[in-house]
Amino acid sequence: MEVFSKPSFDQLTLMQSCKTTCPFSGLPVVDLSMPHSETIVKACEEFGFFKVINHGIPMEVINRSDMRDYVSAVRILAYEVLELLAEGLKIQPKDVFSKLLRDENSDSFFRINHYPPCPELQGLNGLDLIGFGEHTDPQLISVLRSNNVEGLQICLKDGNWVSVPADEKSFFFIVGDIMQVMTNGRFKSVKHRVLANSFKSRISMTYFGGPPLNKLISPLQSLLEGEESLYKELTWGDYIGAALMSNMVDNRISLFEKK
Ligand SMILES: O=C(O)CCC(=O)C(=O)O
Repeated sequence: MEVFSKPSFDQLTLMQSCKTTCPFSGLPVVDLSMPHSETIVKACEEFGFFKVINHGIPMEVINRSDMRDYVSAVRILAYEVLELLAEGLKIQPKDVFSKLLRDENSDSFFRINHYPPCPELQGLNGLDLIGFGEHTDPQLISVLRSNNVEGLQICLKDGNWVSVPADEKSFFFIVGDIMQVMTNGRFKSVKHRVLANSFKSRISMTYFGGPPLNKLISPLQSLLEGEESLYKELTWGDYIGAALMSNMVDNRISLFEKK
C-alpha cells in the first residue's frame, strides 16, 4: 500500500483554466444489482471509464474499520466486473481478465492519495492547480473511490476534459493500458488527472489491478477475429519497468505498439 503525502505548493503545477471543462453528464453508470454486461463494454469502448453503483460492499466496510477487509472487498468487486466484461465481449473463459488479478503473483496494489485544500488558489484568478497530472494507468483496471470532494477529470475522445461528480458511495472503474492491449485497442485506456480544491481536502483510494510480472501480454486471440495485432508481445514486468522510466504524461502505451 502507498500513501501520498502532502506536496508543497511550489511542487504543484499551475495550468490555464480550461473553459471546456464541464461536469461529465454522460457518465456511464453500471448497476450491479441488475448488471448489463453490454453497458460495461460500451462504457469501456466509449470512455474507458464508468461508475459502479449497488455494488454490494457494505458501508461499514467502505468506511474501513479494517483496511484489509476494504481492499479485499474491492478486489472481489474488480473480479466480478472483469467477468461481466468478458461476458459482454462474448469471450471464454469468463475469467480471461480476472485470472490475472486472481493469480497469487498478481502485481496489484492499493494507493491512497491526499490532496490538501489549496487556499492559495483563490489568489490565482482563472488558473487551476493540478493535484495529480494527466496520465493513463498502466495496469489492467483501476478501481477508485474518493470522499465527496471533486477533482477527478477524464479526457474524452474529442480531447475535452470533463469533471467527474464525486460520489463517496460508488466505485469508479478506469481502463488501463494492459486492457487496451488485450482488446487490441477496442477499449482505450483513459487519460485522467486531478485538480486541487481551494477549500476542501480530497482523499482517493485506488486499487490498481495488474498481472503477474512475468505474464506475457498480447491481444486476445478470441478478439482478433482475423485482425492484425496492433501490439508487440511484452511481459508486464518489461512494460511497467519501461513505463516507470518514462514521463507520466508520455503516451506510454506506444512502447507496446508495432511500428
Ligand atoms: O485521486 C484521484 O482521484 C486519481 C488518482 C490517480 O489517478 C492515481 O492515483 O493514479
